[in-house]
Amino acid sequence: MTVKAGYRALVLIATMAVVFPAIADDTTLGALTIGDTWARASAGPAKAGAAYVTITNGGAEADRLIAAATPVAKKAAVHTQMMQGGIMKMRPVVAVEVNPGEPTVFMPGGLHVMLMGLKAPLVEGDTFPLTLTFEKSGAVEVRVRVLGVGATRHPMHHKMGGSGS
Ligand SMILES: [Cu+2]
Repeated sequence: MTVKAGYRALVLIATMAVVFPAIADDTTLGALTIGDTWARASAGPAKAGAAYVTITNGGAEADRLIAAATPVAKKAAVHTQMMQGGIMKMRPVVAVEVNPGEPTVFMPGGLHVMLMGLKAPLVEGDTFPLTLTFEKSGAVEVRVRVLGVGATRHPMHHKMGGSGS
């Protein structure tokens, strides 16, 4: 009896491994895969935050991210960030191209989903829903994991480029 139950549990785990082959946070929408979804915990009573995602397009056609929304903030909008005359500046992005073969990576210092008017501070360890709307693929809800205040990227993120300073 117990042996049989244990065997069943093993079969269940094996089945789950097939259904969720990569990162547990990955969400698929047609040809698109959205993963590495994270946000930084709020430092104090901050009213603004940012969420980061990595979008991979496994299809043949390009798509565009055109909107973002979340119940944890009054407004969510895609921003980009760049150095301009020695000053870090943010500006809204109307649409983000999601092209086949090259992951679109949101990260601190670059593309981010700006969360404006946070209803409550983002607490490390929590998750919250974020709805992303694509021009062709439609809308999908992903879960964003809140990491520590000093987090700079998702822990599952693949190593890219140099190791920094
Ligand atoms: Cu911003």
